[in-house]
Amino acid sequence: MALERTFTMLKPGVLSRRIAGEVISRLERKGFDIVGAKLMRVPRRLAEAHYAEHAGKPFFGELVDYITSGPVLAMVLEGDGAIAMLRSLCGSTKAEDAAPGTIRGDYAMHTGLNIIHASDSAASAEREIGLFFRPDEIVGWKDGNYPWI
Ligand code: D4T
Repeated sequence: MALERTFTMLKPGVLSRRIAGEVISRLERKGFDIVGAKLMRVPRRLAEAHYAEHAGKPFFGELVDYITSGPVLAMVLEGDGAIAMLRSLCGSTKAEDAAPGTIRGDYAMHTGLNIIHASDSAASAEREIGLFFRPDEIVGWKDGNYPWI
């Protein structure tokens, strides 16, 4: 499978619930390499750009309100087939469909507050990484010559 980079974001509430470590731990345990990480408050314009495909839908306002309501942890993850792999680890978008054992299945009761974002395609991953990270903020740590990494 091809090496890919994908974008993920631990949404508002994850830090205040003190579960960021647990969620990151699941990502690491699965095998993703964290190559970008940024704690930030998402500006409204960035939120609207990120969710542009949902503009006009009934839940768009709430979506933007939620994602701008508190700090998020934006990350770039790398791995073989990372885009689809992360989607399956996160579980279904709808809270009631997210299977136990997935991140959403284990930590989220409401679709609108589903705790983690994951890019849904290669095009989305590239677009979203570009929205949140400058190229020099991504650190590919398998580039070196050290045998233990
Ligand atoms: P995100 O973008 O948050 O990773 O979610 P998904 O990629 O899994 O799902 P999405 O783009 O279809 O939805 C974005 C976001 O909107 C919320 N949502 C979605 C909602 O509140 N009501 C809805 O009916 C849908 C479809 C949840 C995730």
